[in-house]
Amino acid sequence: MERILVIGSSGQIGSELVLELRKIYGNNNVFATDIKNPTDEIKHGGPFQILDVLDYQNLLHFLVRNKITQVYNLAAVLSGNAEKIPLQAWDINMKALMNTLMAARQSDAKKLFWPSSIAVFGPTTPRHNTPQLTVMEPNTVYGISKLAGERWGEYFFNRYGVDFRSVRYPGLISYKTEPGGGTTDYAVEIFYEAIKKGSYESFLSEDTALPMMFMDDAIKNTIKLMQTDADKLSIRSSYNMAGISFTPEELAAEIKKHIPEFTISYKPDFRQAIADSWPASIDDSVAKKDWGLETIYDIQKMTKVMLEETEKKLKA
Ligand code: AKB
Repeated sequence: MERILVIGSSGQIGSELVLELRKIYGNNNVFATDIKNPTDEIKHGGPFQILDVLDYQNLLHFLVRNKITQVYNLAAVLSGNAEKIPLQAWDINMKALMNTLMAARQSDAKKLFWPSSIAVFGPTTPRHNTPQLTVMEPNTVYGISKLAGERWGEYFFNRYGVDFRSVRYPGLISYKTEPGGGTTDYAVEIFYEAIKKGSYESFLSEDTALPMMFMDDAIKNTIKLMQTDADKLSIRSSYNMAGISFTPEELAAEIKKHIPEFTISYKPDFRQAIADSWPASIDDSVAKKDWGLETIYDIQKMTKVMLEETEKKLKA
């Protein structure tokens, strides 16, 4: 029987992942932890505890005491915020990962999911249809920490048998919990502003194409990767995961189909340079071949659901 720990259960990914995992593995077998309080649904639907992943002894005790077999470690400082506090962000991102790798080695929680990102690529990487294996010279704090993390994950797999699994997430779009401090966050903010104000000022320029994915697709594929037989996985650093690619202008045009009076303006800030260093689209054929990555949301379907659900949420 699997006993699962989700670290970062109050964040954008964690708050949806916990609910999906509880449906599959049973409420009492999925432990949610964070340094912040979660949604009521998570708090009352199964075990939740405040836990700081940076406290190694506590983490290890938690794993042993609760007989945890799998960990999803989602704790991270995202790209935009990391540029404001570079050394702190590096410390937090790396220590959170190293603690879970070490704890996995020292306990029965041998299966570990850790999210990487399209941020591992840099300005010298081929920008279109970026291959799984290619030049990687990230020039952001977040990207450097994600690339270093991938290397450590693979190292712990080869050296200590930790069953490390990872995907390079594109920008994730969801309506349940808002992201914070990322470069792709505009693609969520835009829906809130479209509904509240009928306009949005984008911090990325109109023609900045980035890979994105609707959260349902991201969660389903993350769990799918974790459920795949170990011998099918040829990549133990991190898998490219593509989804859909679009620019702020294309997303605004899609929103306009539902809200004709919607307007967008552009005022690029420091996040423009980050976005310019990332791929515009990604080749995820290796993930498709190894473990059957599949997505169902295109920009039309995603926009419709985002507008409907964000509106319901704002009204409530
Ligand atoms: C960010 O924008 O920092 C994240 C990411 C692409 O990893 N959403």
